Amino acid sequence: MKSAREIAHFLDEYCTLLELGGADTFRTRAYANAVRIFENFSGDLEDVIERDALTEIKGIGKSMAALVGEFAREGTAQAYEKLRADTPQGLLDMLRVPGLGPRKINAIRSALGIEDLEALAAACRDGQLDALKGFGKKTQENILKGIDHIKRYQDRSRADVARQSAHLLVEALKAHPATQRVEAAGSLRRRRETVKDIDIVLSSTDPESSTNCFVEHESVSEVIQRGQTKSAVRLHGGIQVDLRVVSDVEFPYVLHHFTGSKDHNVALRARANDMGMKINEYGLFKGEERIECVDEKAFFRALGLDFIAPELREGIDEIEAAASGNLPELIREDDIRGMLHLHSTYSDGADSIAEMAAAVQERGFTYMGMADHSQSAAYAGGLKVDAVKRQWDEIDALNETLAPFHIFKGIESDILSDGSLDYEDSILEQFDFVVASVHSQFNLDRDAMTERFLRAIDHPTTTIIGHLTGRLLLDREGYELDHEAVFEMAAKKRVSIEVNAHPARLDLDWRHIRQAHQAGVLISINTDAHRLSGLDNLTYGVGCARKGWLASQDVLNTLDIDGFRHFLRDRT
Ligand code: DGT
Ligand code: CA
Ligand code: ZN
Repeated sequence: MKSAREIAHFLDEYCTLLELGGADTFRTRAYANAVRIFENFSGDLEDVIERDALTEIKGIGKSMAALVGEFAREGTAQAYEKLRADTPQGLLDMLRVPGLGPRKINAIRSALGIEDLEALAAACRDGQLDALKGFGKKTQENILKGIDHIKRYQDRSRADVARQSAHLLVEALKAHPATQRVEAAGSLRRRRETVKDIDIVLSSTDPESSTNCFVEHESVSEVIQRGQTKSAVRLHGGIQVDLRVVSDVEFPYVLHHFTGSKDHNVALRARANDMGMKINEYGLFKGEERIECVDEKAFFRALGLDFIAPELREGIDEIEAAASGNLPELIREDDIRGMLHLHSTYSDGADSIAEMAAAVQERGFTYMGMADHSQSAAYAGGLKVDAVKRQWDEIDALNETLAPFHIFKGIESDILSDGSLDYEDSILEQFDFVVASVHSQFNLDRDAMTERFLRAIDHPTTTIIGHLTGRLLLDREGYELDHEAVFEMAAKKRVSIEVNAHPARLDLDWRHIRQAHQAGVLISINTDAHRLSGLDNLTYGVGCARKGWLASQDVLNTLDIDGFRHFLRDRT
């Protein structure tokens, strides 16, 4: 059964398709209203749908109820599928350009006959949109930028999306009786932030039947290739999955090969050659003889190396480190003791502090830190001073009942464009900790942006810098910064830099985490959860930290509650 939020999203898409098809506002308004109704719906929706009583909701008519009911139960609706099939794909692509909604697209289409991104880009380059109302030079430049951006990212998926898809397939294959070993390899296993495709490696006593299990899985929309050892499918979400089926003896070598990275493989092959051995896709050989390795650990051992975690296999210097016993003992999810940087209904979060606290506690953490948005963040319901004080009182009361679990009082203070923080110092000083983040004026140049951060870090109340570069994966590049200068100042001022665990951010990037750590910066891994389910993103943050070579002691919120208290006290 679909949730109210999913229904709202569905109706929103439906409404957009109607608008693209030229439906009049009178018709589309009903859908726009319904979107709002379901966005704000708070009752027992499942019950309402089961009783066929959607029309009891004010503003929901009979046909709307039928559409919603069908979607909620079936996962889609015939009217929607038809509408979608009737809409040219090119128009749907155009919708992805920032700033282009259905009305503007219709205007462009009826004036110039443009129905896809190629034609739109050409028209913008020639200034053909000049003649249309509301499309100046600047707008056309922005459209071109948007198209460029879509082209650059269209063949990759976010790690969380790929991971969820891979998980379903791997679990189904695991449950199959012929399966011996199965694992998702490739960039997904290396915990890259985005992936091109999913690579699965499987050993089986019955390759034929295992392959059937794969290509017939319900998440598969198209079989691209089907062979004895190699198959490929496309999933409903669009992502491609490659499957390799091998014998169980071959499994460790093949798993290693398809885990990559390519650079890591090349470097490891060179090492094997130097040692008088040879690696190929299917084994490690001395002359004609295969060196037996029961698992990857044995494979690395045969090459004189400690086990290299998949996250580290990027062909940087992990092989040298493994040869000299210098790999870090990587942080694990259960090393994390506290959840910092959480939002609640006080600002733009969906759940109350008490609800967040219960969920954090239930997940086994011993403390948490609230950090709602600050007063300037009007877009996110930032807290005025009186709301801050009410929140402090509420936290005090909760702490009485929840002890020894503890809620620390924090704030996510906007870093204003000149690098100052968002309240008077007299208020800032009363928080247990302050996360300082940039949420506006992203377009400063590199020097100005660096200065802005240096000043924020220098502020005596700043504890953590949130999502440093502001990037949104597959969506928005981070701003330019002098990372080295920022890390140096953070280390000096003992300000922690966040790895934001939201799978759209994973910011600090893993490539910079190592650099920050080497500069002496303490990292914190924060979910930035805006609702209970956001807490589950921790795993992506930890994956990113592991990719940045971090051990437990390199991360602020692996401290136990006393350790964290000491950390806060020692800084002031
Ligand atoms: P991506 O682009 O997100 O799919 O990244 P990967 O690393 O998953 O790349 P993919 O799927 O093209 O290949 C999976 C692994 O197979 C790759 O990490 C290493 C291995 N591999 C692919 N091509 C080569 C190659 O030309 N030489 C070597 N040594 N290994 C390769
Ligand atoms: Ca891949
Ligand atoms: Zn936040």
